[in-house]
Amino acid sequence: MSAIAPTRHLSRADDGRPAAPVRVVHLGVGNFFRAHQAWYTEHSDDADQWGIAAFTGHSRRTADELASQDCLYTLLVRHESESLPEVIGSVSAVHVGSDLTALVDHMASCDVGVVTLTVTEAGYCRNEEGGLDLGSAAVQADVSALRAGRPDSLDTVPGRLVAGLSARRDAGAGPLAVVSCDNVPHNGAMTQRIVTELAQQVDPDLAGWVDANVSFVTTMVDRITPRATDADLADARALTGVEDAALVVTEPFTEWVLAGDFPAGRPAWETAGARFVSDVKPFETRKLWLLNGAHSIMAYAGSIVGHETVAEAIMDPEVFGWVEDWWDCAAQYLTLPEEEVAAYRQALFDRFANPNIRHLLAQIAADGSQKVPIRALPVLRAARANGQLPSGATRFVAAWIAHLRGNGAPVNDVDGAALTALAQGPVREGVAAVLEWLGVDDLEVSALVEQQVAELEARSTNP
Ligand code: CS2
Repeated sequence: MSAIAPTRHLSRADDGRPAAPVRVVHLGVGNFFRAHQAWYTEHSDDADQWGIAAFTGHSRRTADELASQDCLYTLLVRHESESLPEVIGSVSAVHVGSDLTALVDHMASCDVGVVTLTVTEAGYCRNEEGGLDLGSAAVQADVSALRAGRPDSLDTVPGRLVAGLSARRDAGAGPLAVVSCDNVPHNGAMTQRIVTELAQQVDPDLAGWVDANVSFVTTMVDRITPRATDADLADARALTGVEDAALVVTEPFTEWVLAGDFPAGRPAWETAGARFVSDVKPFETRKLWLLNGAHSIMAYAGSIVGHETVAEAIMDPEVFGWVEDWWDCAAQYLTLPEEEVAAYRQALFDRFANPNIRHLLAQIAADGSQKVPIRALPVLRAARANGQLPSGATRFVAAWIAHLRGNGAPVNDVDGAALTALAQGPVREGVAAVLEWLGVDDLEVSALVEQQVAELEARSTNP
């Protein structure tokens, strides 16, 4: 029997660096935040000045795991031929998302100047028009709790943000920047709208204070970060000799483009490679359509024909053909030079094909109700307005509908019950009901989507 090498746990006494003073608050300590914003902060020239107080969504486990290793964690960067571990020390404090006392204390501190968010598309509680979903029970509960003052518990992200901003105003702690890092178009303006609409419901004066004091920064974020597997944990342990329950696995590529003001300062993220621009839109659209759009097509169509990961799906010539069909269509409506789009497509292919990254299609398939409308519909609409019937865009929608009808990756969606009910029955009826939900009223599109759903269902490995 071979001896098992002794392992140890990360601690500031032995690893990384001293914790920096808390000046950034982050909501949503998922893997993505730890591979992206926390990495940029770690690599900024002034990292010793900018510690992050990170809040989970609901998970106590993530908070406990990170707290037990002094908020340090290993980031395992998976290149095609090697994997490089790095200890990240930019998180200085970690709290469970429900810990409102800690949130309010940090946000009311003049030391804190930035709040970043990775709370997923669904976390913003948007309605179909993009405003705050005042009809949702969770939002209503938070409105009542905030109106009553000093709430003990708030469940929604907008609710928690408004509680923090209200405390900041009361403390006279001054202006700050709120930075959404989720894959939603115009994420700065979108967050501003949600927060302002909630503040209006609770206290119109607070809405005025937010307007005068809070800068909502728009960003495009990119780094493929699959959930770590047991094999990843074992690899990291073998490479580092450390038992890290909070391990994060990611790819070498990373990109962050931001636009907006930081009235209370910010880490020198540009020294770590972040780009500050006046308009994020061209970058945002390029990434949302080409990267995220291709991801969704693979997640639905690729899983329907039997693939489990992105790397497997993109190496299947048929699935790659569907992705290219989509890219050809989307590329016509991007306002970027052709060569730049071609280079980006090639780079995406290489990133998707990285055999060392096991990115599950089922992970990407989640919450299609929040993703498909913003990834597929702008291209479909632009093409229709241009007199085209774009098979690459209709197949995107068709693959999602086939998925909602029980094919491929399991449905795991905030609106899953309603959508799977709509999609059931004969193909024609299922397609009509989901297209109506998407606001697509177009006979030619319906006919092509029906045909493509039928084709995909005929190929389904789990009909
Ligand atoms: C993916 C994204 O799960 C998904 O919807 O498309 O998380 C994607 O991996 C990231 O945006 C990459 O930056």
